[in-house]
Amino acid sequence: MAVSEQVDLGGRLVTPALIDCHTHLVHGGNRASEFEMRLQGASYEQISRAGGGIMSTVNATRGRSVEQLVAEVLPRLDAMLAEGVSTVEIKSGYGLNIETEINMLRAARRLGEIRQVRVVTTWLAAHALPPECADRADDYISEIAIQGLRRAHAQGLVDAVDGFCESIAFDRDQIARVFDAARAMGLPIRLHAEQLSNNRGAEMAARKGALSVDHLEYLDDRGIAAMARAGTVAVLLPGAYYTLRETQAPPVDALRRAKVPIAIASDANPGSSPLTSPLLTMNMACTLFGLTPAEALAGMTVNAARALGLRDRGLLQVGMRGDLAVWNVEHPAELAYRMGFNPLWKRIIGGQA
Ligand code: DI6
Ligand code: FE
Repeated sequence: MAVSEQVDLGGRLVTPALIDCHTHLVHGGNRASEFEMRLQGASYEQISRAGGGIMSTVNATRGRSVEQLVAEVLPRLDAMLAEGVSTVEIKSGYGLNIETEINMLRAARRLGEIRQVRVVTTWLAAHALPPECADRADDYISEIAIQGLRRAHAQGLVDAVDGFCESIAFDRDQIARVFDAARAMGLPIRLHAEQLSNNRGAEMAARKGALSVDHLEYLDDRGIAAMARAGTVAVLLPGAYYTLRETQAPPVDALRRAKVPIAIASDANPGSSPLTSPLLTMNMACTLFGLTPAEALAGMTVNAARALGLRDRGLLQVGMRGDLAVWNVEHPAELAYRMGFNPLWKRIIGGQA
């Protein structure tokens, strides 16, 4: 292979650029007041059942134009890029009506045009049931989650399809209907599952060939076995575990034994994980979940690429995209070790230094 250009990086450490494979970066407003309520003792589920939580962000997102959403997200996205991110996944899920869900994905696509970053979009209309559809969850799934998916996909806005399988969201059968529709359109699927309780969502998603299942604090052996069989990636989200002060950590040892690939991600969202630092995500994955720094780095590079179904990045290898991060550190463990310090020297995107 011809070497087209040589660049002197001064002996610095080079890794694949970081990949944040699970974010809810596009949204209006913030939920600092719920942060204060939780510090007073209210739980995430209580706030959600009282009409706050995801619905409060839905109210702040509906009515925003694509341009307004983009302007609000940019500082959060820039914080990630400044720490070496080259690829970021962004979900819808704060519209819960077709128009706003589509606007969220338009905003996500736009971000990929105005910054040097590959944005992977995910349709997450099955995130919460809006009050106008109360007691009509099955209709919501048909009329909004599936019909909207058809429209968004026809406009080229959807790279993958996600859902929230939880007692405060949708049950397995409802999510399965969305997944069947997605698969019929040729779209890959992913799932938020076993975050607050075990609903056996991971097993269902893996059986349907999910690229990843995410959160997984309450994952059991059957779920792990199904994921191992399907080659489904486990995406761990330590920012949500930290923010909600959860006490049950995901079954990292059992995932390792079963050889399920482990990715980690910020889950950047205004409620359960207001985290836009990939490096702090790596630190938390080590300190809270017991990952090694090498596993944390693999979790934000090669395994994150796999969770997104991208085979052209995440590894330093001939033939891969030249998306690199150059760091002012000597050893990769230093990336996960410090908190609130950014040693990035330079991002190189597509081989362009
Ligand atoms: N799990 C999460 O971590 C986010 N969504 C989900 O299903 C949190 C969403 C929020 O609280 O706004
Ligand atoms: Fe999430």
